[in-house]
Amino acid sequence: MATTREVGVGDFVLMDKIDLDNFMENLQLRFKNGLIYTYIGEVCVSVNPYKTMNIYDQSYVEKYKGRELFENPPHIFAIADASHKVMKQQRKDTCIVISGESGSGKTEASKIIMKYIAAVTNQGVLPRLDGTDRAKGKHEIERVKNVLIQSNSILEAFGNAKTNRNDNSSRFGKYMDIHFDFKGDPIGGHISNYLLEKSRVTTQQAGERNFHCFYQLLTGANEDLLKRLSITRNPDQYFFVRQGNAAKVGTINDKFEFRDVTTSLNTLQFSQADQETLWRVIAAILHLGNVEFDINEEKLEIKKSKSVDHVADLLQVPKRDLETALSERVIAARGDIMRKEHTETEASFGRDAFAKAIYERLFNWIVKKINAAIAVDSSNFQKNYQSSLIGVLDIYGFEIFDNNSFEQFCINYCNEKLQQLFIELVLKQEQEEYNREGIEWTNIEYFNNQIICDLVEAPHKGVMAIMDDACKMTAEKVTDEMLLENMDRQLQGHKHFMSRQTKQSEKSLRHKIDFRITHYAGDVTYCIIGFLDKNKDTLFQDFKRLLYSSKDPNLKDMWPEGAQHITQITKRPPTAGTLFKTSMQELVKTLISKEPHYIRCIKPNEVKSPTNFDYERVKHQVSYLGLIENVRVRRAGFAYRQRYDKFLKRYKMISQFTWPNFRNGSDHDAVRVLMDEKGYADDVKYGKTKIFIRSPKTLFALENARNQLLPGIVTLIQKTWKGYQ
Ligand code: AOV
Ligand code: MG
Repeated sequence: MATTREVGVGDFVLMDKIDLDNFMENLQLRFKNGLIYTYIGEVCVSVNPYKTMNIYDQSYVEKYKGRELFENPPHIFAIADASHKVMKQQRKDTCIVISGESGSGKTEASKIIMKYIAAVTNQGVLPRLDGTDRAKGKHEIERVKNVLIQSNSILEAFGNAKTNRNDNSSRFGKYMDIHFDFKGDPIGGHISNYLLEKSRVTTQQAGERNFHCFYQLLTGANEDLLKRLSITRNPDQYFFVRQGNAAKVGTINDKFEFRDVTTSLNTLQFSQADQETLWRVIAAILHLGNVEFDINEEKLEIKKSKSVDHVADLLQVPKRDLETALSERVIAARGDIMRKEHTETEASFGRDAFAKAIYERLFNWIVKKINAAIAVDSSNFQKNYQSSLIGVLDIYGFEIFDNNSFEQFCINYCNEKLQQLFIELVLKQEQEEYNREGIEWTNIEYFNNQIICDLVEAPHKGVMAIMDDACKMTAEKVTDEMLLENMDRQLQGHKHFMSRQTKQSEKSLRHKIDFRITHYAGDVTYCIIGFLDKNKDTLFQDFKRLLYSSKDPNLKDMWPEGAQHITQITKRPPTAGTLFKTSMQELVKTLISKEPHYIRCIKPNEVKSPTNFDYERVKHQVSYLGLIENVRVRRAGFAYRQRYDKFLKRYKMISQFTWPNFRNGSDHDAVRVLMDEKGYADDVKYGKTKIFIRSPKTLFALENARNQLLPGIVTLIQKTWKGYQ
């Protein structure tokens, strides 16, 4: 058996001295020993191993199933189990919040959790389908599990891409609810997706790729499909997939993935026609990227008309209408309808907006179809159905690139919100409760990032609001530069905002182009160019009507607003920033309403190495995630608490002084007598209304004692403390 000295402690709370150096030493020691998980109480810190670990097979599932956290070495399975247990035994909704920067292992963690849940539910041999409800129910649960797991490969194909930080980077946020019946078996689910980074469809930085699906199609499709889509295998032929010059990625086998995605599409009951739509849209985008414009004798001309032919065929729209939509727009002004020819710039802008929009709609359509396949079928489960669920959140991590734009701004804001949630629930409310209950408490200081959340989202004076104001001003005259000037004026003096205007000595910022936000996780310099367009997210109406006219019913369904007459469309839709902000605020509300479990992911190095522990990089993450503060609050604090009356009701039977009734004082007195008798006095503190217990082991012992007096009663030991609060 290895000693603590050799492999470190499994819970940071058990460290001799709590400071950053000791934390780092422990984390590094464990990483070097292949131990990637360590607890802070019930929070699981996970370091990306960058290699396949043999710690997720059936023997591990058995080891962690139904056990308490402290019974086994730290593992993500234990967190998944804890979440499932609380949900199942107490009918409480729970959620697992996975956070960490780009490439730290969030998506892998979420998949491991899903697989664990699948492995511990609906157990035993599947009965024969004999027409009974029971057999039908068990098969349906198996189907749901399959769909939940296989939906991943589809969503990753269309929503993930190679970035310079992660070969399989999530470019959308994902929150998945899994619904369970009273036995704790999954009966359905729902996926919410957040802002897809659609600019990637038309532009990629050097070293990056478009979404995986493009390369999967080009390498994986058979000759027949390629021919039907009028494409060739060579990605260099298509502007929209070759800009990053990184079509081949060592860690990715596109051909294999294409097969996998096709299998998953079949499992999820995407019909042949649905799959045709899917690949036709992808091919149409490839061709669209090759469409170019020119001005000839002051008239806009479409070059590469062969590409336009293909796009029209693939989208099943009339070629002439497509050409018109690409070269001019219809404007309704005071009841009059006019046509206005595009300039070359407008035409290119329109083409790109068109490509991005059809991709985004396609992605949303895929999510909708997946949701239909996993929707809870109440007819099957009416008897058993009782709404309780586990939510699993896997978002895009905090990221800094050479070039940071609107998308990074939104992604990093999303990470601020999650950090705020963690602070609120783990650091702030804990301490507030101790103060409220009069428990002796030395306050633990932490950095509260609310100020940065406000900088982005505050009504009227946050960056989002300033952007929206600029978008509302009459059209083309407002430029990105003017937007930045406005921000300078309104945010001058803010501790977390800086531009060349607000700090002239800051030579690294380009005048009238860059601004910098000091995020919780570090400084990010954003380039303002493109912010306004991306926030407005304009797509000329002509394209909407064009797609609505498609002979492909799937495509037509994706564009219902195309049915509207030009004069009906007057209202300006909400901006992309506002939509995102609102969806984030709703997400936080959803998470706060559930019992949270946390996985805090850490990226060990920038070079994807399984052996390299980049001390400074890790130290930075440990600091900004607030992990030291988390250990301090946890160590000084109490794992569990419970109101005196409830506590007494449950445990009074184990003490001769309190059974059947305590006559010498209040519930508070009774609890104290009981705990003194049992020898737990050192592990507890007495608050105004609640007893606070430091160690989970004490509860375990209390439960044990209780159970011994209750022969024949279903074992309750496995219940977690929180149920008794
Ligand atoms: P992310 O989700 O946190 O980044 P991923 O989960 O995609 O990060 O992890 C990045 C890569 O690290 C994976 O593709 C694996 O190669 C490796 N990896 C992560 N966790 C494990 C694990 N438990 N075992 C083995 N390999 C692992 V981002 O979506 O970019 O924010 O936006
Ligand atoms: Mg991810």
